[in-house]
Parts: sequence; structure tokens; C-alpha cells
Amino acid sequence: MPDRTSFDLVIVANRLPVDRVTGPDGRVELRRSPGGLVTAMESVMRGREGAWVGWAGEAGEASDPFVEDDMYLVPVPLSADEVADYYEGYSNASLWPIYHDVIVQPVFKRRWRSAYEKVNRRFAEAAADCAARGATVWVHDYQLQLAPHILRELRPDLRIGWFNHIPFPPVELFMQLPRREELLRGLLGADFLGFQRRTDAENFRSACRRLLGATVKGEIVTTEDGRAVRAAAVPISIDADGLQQLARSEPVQERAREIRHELGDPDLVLLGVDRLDYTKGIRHRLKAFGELLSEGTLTAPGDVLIQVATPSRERLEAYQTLRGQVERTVGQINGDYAPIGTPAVSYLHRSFPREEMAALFVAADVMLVTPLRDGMNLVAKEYVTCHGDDGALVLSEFTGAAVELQGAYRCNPHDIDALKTTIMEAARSPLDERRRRMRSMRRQVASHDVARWAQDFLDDLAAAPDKPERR
Ligand code: ADQ
Repeated sequence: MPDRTSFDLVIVANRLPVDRVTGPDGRVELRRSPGGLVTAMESVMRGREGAWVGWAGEAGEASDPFVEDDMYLVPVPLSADEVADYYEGYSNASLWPIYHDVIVQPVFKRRWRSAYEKVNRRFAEAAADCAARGATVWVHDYQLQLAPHILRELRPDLRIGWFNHIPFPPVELFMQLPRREELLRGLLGADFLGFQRRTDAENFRSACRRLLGATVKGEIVTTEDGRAVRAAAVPISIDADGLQQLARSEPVQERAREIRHELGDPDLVLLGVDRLDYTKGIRHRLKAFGELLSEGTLTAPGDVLIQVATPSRERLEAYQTLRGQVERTVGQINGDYAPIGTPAVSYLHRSFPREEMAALFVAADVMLVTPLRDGMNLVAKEYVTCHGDDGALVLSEFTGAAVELQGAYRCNPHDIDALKTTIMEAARSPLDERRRRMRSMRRQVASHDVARWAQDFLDDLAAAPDKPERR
């Protein structure tokens, strides 16, 4: 247990790895917080003594720092207004749509932008307070794009890195953001900027060139004050070993058999696992599945779809609309095609323990990962790691994972006819072909796991071009 208050490695992310939840009786309990970032970072922090600065998920006063799982956790307070303005507003209703191809219309409000800056400063100050001299500070994601610059002003001795878990948009979309130059300058406060794909890093560098007039040579952007900042791809991954062991364990294998049995022992189990987000292409997937049933290419209850749709950002209108659309479509498909007692779509709108997720991956013959845009998509990597050789992955071209997982059945989810063809190709492909594809993808993920990602990022950060004044 760390007995210090200054650390050589400090993680700064919107959320802490655990949420504090106050029950109706006033009792506080800690709950693992949702999302891909926490899944990835947990295994990185294990075994390293470090601090993690983030919001504990409840509006109001923050508690004092506390130690959990050998990590020193520093809660950053957010008022109810700040949750609405910085998090739900600017982060998720302005930035998120712009960074995901404007699938829904972004909303800009000056009040949200002010809150974003204020909160970024609070995170940066909290990190500055617990970082040892010369420490490495690793800032995460789109909610904290101003923090690197603020942190550098507060603590020029620090080595600062930032990783973007979501895509970075083409400059034509990025340009829509009011006060866009300040975001770029905010990021350029870092020494090294990591992105999921090369294209994302290129988009960032182009934005610096076009909007700041910065000099860009290869992966290096030179800032207005003459510092050199590297922006490059470091694709995130999963704890492949740990997950594979879990998936192969007898309880998980048994649970996978039980899931198939509970579904009525179908011939074909398709699976979708996503946060209920408009970027994930859930509607397109349901449309394709519904049409395959209506044409009689697939028939229930022999062919079924399990759709896990984790509740997400439920106070935002775009998410409420999506939930309504998805639930109506699921109802329609079941109403039209499912016999009594066995749904064609098993729809699960809640969170599950890791064991149950692994069992679902083992149970599914074909995994459908069809986002319209996704930074990486860890679910694709989890499926190929958990499932045996006889699985098949249908994967959207618009995910970061598509760059690495060459053995997937690639699809353009906007093209419903092509999506249907790809789903059927994956479902009907000969075993030797599926085996070849699954093995190559599993090897790729195993050799590029989350530990390697973190090490690569930290190595890149350590090796990033130094500030001129330090030389
Ligand atoms: P997310 O958009 O949250 O992450 P993703 O990469 O798919 O998306 O990660 C979701 C994680 O949550 C996976 O580990 C998945 O197994 C888990 N999960 C999903 N539904 C669940 C449920 N009902 N119960 C329990 N666990 C569930 C963001 C970016 C991605 C990027 C990650 C990591 O949008 O593109 O891959 O960060 O950088």
C-alpha cells in the first residue's frame, strides 16, 4: 500500500477505476466503473505504484484520496452543474459527435466550454499536487484535452503524455468546434500524444498545420514556443492472457453451454456487445438481422441474436432516442418472427460480470461488431481471445480494430445488403477458413496485449523529443 503522497507515475482520467455510490441509507460503497478505459488501465496499474486522478462518478463534494487495489486514488469533485456542462454537455454532446463523424448533430454552448476549461484546470491541479519531481503524467481521452497545457504551465518538470481512446476527426470536421485552436494548444502541452490509428495521428497533425500554422515533419509537430511534440499511433488492447484463461475455465465453458441451452439449443448464435451508443451501429445490425429473418435466409428459433446494450449517458437526448429506436426494433423483430417462449433477439440492457461476458463470447458462433465509427473496439479483441477456433468476427471498417484484425469479415455497416451478405458469409464459411482466420487474429491480440500497449506508450513518452530548455 503506497504510503506516499507524491508519485512517479500519475494517471489522469475523467473517471476513477471505481465509483463511489451512496445508497438511500447514506452508506457509501465502491463499484467498478464502466467502460473500455478502465478495463484497459486496470491491468496497467497493477504492479506499478502510482496515483490515479479522476472523478468518482457522483456529483458533489469529493472524498479524500484513498487506496484501493494498491492504487492511490485522488477523487476530483464535480458539481451537478459541472457534470451537466463539462461531461454531458461539452464532452459528450459537442466533442463526441464531432470526433465520431457527426453521426448525430453536435451541440455547442459557450457555458459548456467554460465548464470544460474550469474542470480541466481542476484535474491538472490535482495531478500537479501528487506528481513527484520529474514524474510521468499520463492524461487520458477527449474529456481532458486542455489539461496537458495547463499541467505544463504548473509543472514544467513533468513528462506529460496524452492518449486518445476515440478517433481524432478529419480537420474539416474538427474545424466546426468553436475555439478549436485552444484544444490543439492544450494537447500540445504534452511531450507525446498517442492515438489509436495512424490516421487519427495524421488528422491531429494536419489540424495543427492548417489551424495553427505549425511546422510538421513526419510525426513531429513544432509548437509556437519551439517545443517538439510527437503524435503517433499506439493501438490499445486487452489483457489477452487473463481473459483467455478465464474463457477456458470450466465454469465459463459450462456457462456458455448453458446459455445456448437456455436459448433453445439454436444452430446459430449471433452476438452484439456494445454500450448503447449511436456510434456502435446497433440499429444497422438489427435492420440486417430483421431482413435476414423476413426473407427467410435465417429463421427463429434456430438462428438467434443476443444483443447486450449497456446503459450509457442516459440523460442525453440522443441516447434516449436511440434506446427507444433499438427497443422498438427488438420488439418488432420478436413480434414478427419469434415463436412463443424463444425470442429471436435476446436483448440485455444491463452490465454483467466478466465471467458472464466471457461465457457469452464463448457461446457465440458469429460476433457482430458493426460501429459507424469507433476508436478501437475492445469487444472485437475480447471475442477472438475468448472463442475457440470455430468462431467468426464480422467487423466494421470504421473501427480501429479493423487495422489489426485482418482475419475478420469486414463490413461497411451503412450498406445493409452488403452487411447481410457478410453476416451470412461468416455464418456459413467452412470450418478450416474460420479456424485460419480466428487463429491469426488471436495471435495478433496475444502478441499485442494491453501490457505491451502501456509499455509502448510509456517508452514513446520517455523517448519523446525533449523540451529545448531541458537540453
Ligand atoms: P467504449 O466505447 O466503451 O470504449 P469498447 O472498446 O468496446 O467501447 O469497450 C467496452 C468494454 O466494456 C469492453 O471491455 C466490454 O467487454 C465491456 N462491456 C460492454 N458491455 C458490457 C456489459 N453489459 N457488461 C460488462 N461489460 C461490458 C472507448 C472507445 C473505444 C476504445 C476503448 C478503449 O470508444 O473505441 O476501444 O475506449 O480505448
